[in-house]
Amino acid sequence: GRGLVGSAIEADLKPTRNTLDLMDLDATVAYIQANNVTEIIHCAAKVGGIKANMEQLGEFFYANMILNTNVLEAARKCGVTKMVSFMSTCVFPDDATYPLSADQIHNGEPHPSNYAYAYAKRMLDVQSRAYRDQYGCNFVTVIPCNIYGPHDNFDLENSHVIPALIRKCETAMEQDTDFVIWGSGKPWREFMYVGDVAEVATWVLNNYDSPVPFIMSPDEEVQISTIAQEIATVMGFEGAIVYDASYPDGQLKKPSDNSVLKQHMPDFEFTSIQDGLKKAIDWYKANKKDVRS
Ligand code: GFB
Repeated sequence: GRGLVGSAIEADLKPTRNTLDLMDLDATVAYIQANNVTEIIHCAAKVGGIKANMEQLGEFFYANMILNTNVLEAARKCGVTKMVSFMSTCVFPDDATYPLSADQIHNGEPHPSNYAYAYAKRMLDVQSRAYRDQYGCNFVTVIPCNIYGPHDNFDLENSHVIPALIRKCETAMEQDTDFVIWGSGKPWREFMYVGDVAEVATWVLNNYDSPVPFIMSPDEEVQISTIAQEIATVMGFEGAIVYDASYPDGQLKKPSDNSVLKQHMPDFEFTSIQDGLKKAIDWYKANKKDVRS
């Protein structure tokens, strides 16, 4: 309930890692029973950016496998009527047909940089469908693109690109140094503002009952170099932006098919990347002392 996505979702109950250990099945069952939980948006996960994924393959696999398996099993045992679980566009095979569509999830190896996390997340689709088929559970999954916004993790090494670059840009301004971007700056990503993710996830909880994963992404991809320039502009950085090729680029691109979202929510308006970055930067500046890092 305190992560990037959980913070943006309105819910009656938001367990945190201090109030509920999802790695403990019995504790998870007891918590659901004690609080009469009937519906769950499951956004708990061990996540990180490209570097954390590459360096902690085993930890990312184990943590996500156990906590996902526990959450779905506890929900089944307790008769939870609806569950929405979060996968990620990194679950798709590296060698896929663009745009990425839900029918391609299991067609091949994920990108090597995050294969452990990707396979663990793919199992949410398998477990949700298996529980639907055997037990009749209305468990659905969503596949968001890269998410950013308030309450993100702003760690310099382990976070995702947007929070990392906001903090790096600030440091470059304070220390009068270059603003250093990992990789070539050429990869393309779809970025969705966390408030939009929360709105769509809540809609899915109330309206979408299909075993087919629901992809959440805006229409356009943005290049990492453009993100760096936007952040520099919003923060007023006037120095040099440089690229460090000793760091990995990861996947060159991963555009996803949002036609199902468009069909179900034709009037949905995505927050623009400019507005979203402003909100993320404002939040970071106002909460600098308390940010996760
Ligand atoms: O956000 P990020 O780690 O996510 O990186 P991925 C996106 C791109 O930004 C990569 C570049 O091409 C990075 O090389 N980049 C530039 C940086 N500077 C930085 C920096 O300072 N920090 C970071 N982190 N990146 C993750 C997956 O991949 O995306 C996860 O590993 C998950 O499994 C998540 O799916 C959404 O899109 O590359």
